[in-house]
Amino acid sequence: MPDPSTLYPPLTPYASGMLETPSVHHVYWETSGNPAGIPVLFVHGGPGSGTSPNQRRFFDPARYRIVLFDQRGCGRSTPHGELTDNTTPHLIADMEALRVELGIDSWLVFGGSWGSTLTLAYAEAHPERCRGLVLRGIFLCRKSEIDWFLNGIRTFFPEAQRKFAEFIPEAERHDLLGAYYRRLLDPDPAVHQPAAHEWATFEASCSTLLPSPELVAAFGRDKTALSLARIEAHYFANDIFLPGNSLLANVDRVRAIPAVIVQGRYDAVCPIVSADELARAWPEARYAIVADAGHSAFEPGICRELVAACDRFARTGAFD
Ligand code: STX
Repeated sequence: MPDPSTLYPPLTPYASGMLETPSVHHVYWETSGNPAGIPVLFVHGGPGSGTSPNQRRFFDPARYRIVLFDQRGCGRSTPHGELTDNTTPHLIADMEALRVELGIDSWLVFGGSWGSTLTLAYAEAHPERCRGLVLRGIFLCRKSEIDWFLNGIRTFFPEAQRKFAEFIPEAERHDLLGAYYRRLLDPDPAVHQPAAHEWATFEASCSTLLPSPELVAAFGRDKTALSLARIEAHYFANDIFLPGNSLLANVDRVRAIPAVIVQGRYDAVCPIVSADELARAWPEARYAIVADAGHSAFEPGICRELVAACDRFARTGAFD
């Protein structure tokens, strides 16, 4: 999946731990690279996909203190798939608690897809803690974007969307989100696991410009599929627990922060129109359109832009 010519070499964390929350959740975090480097927080997508080791490799390990964390209920965070106290404000609070626990005053925050959503929400709540923002595959998580993801995407991926829809009996098919959410909440693995597999492989199938059987296989595995599908359905069914359009409406709060928006022209999961709207509302942000890429962070052109942006920020503290 990753393009080895643009990413930094694989690296192992020098520290890791579990952030204790006031709730049932324990949140996994890890740090790699240079302990005295510029702190950067990697915010993963989904919600519910968890982090993976290749996500450490966007950042020069000599210049960055690289922080990855698994959002509530996914990856190495526990309990797996748990939806209690799992909302956008809870995740923002975890990011702040983690920042304090690691002794970080402010950091570069880097998020793609749902990670761009959460990064924007975090930055609008705590702008003074962000020294820069890297936003990729912009997802503002509005109703229109969620409807596109579940239905409209058949414009480009009709086979995958048909398979996703036909998993649900015809009588329930008018409300795919509700139908999947009910199954994903069912305590019986014989009910929730096939639904999770269908949801996660559908999403992965639509996430790259060229087919990636590796990505589909990785997200189809039981544990990842369940957290991704269940947590996404939970956030989407609840309008991500934020007032509608608040991310664009509050963009003035973050316009003074150095930022770059990286967007694949042929992103079918998070179509470029959202990045275009964000860039127009935020003229100070650098806007890099990758002409030959889809959604995934590991598309070659996207990788190149992301690594170049973080290299530039390490040298100059800005993206231009
Ligand atoms: N989910 C958007 C998102 O964050 C609607 C996302 N899209 N694809 C992915 O994440 C994976 C590549 C992680 C499956």
